[in-house]
Amino acid sequence: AVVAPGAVHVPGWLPAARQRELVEACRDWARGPVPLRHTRLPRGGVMSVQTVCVGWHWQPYRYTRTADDVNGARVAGFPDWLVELGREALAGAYGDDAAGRAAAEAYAPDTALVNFYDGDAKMGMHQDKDERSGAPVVSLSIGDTCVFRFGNTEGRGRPYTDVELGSGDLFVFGGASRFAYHGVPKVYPGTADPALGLTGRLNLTLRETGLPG
Ligand code: MD3
Ligand code: FE
Repeated sequence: AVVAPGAVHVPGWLPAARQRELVEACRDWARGPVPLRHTRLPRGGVMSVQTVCVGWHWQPYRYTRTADDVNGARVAGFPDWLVELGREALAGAYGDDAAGRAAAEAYAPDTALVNFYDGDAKMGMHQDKDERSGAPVVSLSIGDTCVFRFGNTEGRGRPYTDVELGSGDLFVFGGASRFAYHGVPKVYPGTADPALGLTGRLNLTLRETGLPG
């Protein structure tokens, strides 16, 4: 479903077996070299969501190679299979025609933010502006269903559209949607398939930072 120009939601895109593989990969990343942590905000707050980064380490408002706000370690490298997953996702959302395939081929994500939502974690309305690239963001949801709020480029308020994101759902944000405000006002605990072996919700976003090598 096209939610707005460039914003495409593909429910159930990732098969269950690949969801389980991704959960395992996230568990590995969460163990280190930089552990899953609640990101500290510049004004002293702490995010309720827990995050681990791959490729580049994100802190508001910058990307670094080492996690100087956590343990100083260098972040895990961005694996080729994740670049490939990003390209498949883009083709899945934008279509397998010539234009969709060209966009997929050109896509070169170099960072992934893995967000973990337990019981009452939420994410306030924000824009993602720390990347020096207008390339699309690929979002994959695994585990509990959430309410995802997709807004406008002017501010945090209305108009916005609420969409439920369930396990395996793909969302791609490109074009005019890349700089829209968005957030996660609610997660429904206990809605994940028990066979996933995950309590809570995981969201992976693949991005191009636009930073050199
Ligand atoms: C629209 N994550 O990591 S995914 C984030 O579910 C973030 O954890 C949410 O917002 C989550 O920054 C929402 C959907 C998403 C991700 C990135 C976007 C939507 C986006 C970037 C630009 C526009
Ligand atoms: Fe975001």
